[in-house]
Amino acid sequence: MSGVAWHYVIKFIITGDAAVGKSSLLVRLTDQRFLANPDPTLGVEFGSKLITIPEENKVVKLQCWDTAGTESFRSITRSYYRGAAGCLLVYDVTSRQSFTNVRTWLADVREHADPHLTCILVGNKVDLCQPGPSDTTAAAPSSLRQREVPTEEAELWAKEEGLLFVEASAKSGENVEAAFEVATKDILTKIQRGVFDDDRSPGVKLSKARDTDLAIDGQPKSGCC
Ligand code: G3D
Ligand code: MG
Repeated sequence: MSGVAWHYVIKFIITGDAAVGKSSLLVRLTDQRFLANPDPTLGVEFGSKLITIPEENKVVKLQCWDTAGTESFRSITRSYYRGAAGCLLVYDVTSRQSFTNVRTWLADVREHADPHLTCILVGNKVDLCQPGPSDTTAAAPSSLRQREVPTEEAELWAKEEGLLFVEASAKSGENVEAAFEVATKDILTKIQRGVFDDDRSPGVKLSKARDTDLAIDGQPKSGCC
């Protein structure tokens, strides 16, 4: 789509164990659909999406790098951490192991990424623990799984580590865009405080257009191409 205007481009990485739903979250964000049988991610995949943050009156282009969660690709995925301003640290609420492992992923991110990076902990697959015949997005009773990570525990750990936190479902779409929005708002605050800037931070790019040329619906106010 040509002629689309934005105030900022912000680079995100999505990381966490294999099979927690990283690629599914990205596809849900960019295409508003759920992949039934996603291919395993080889190295790194890319997706992009324009979102509006009405409170800030800003249009932001998210550039998201979805990384492979397997050990064999770690050296490749680490190289993508460096320029990121935001990170989705994903685990599966039905897998205690994936929650235990987010500690290692966080340590990796902290070692290789910008120290000011905004990180949001995302507990994915909540649909698997949500029964309810009237709710078409919830799991069918036969596919219900036991939750292994209580919300309160993850929330507390996120707080201790200075992370934002949300539970989500790539399958139902619950809180997927919200996860990116919450993290984006935090990054915009950091931009305003001068923590990130156009010259020093490769994960944030400022539009060269004047503010008056941009409308928050993502389209230029005047002119077309
Ligand atoms: P990854 O990119 O982290 O490796 P994928 O994970 O996105 O490839 O997803 C791994 C598996 O989990 C896929 O199922 C996918 O459909 C499923 N999945 C991802 N997100 C959700 C979710 O929110 N809810 C449910 N119920 N399943 C999800 P398969 O069957 O292909 O292994
Ligand atoms: Mg993947």
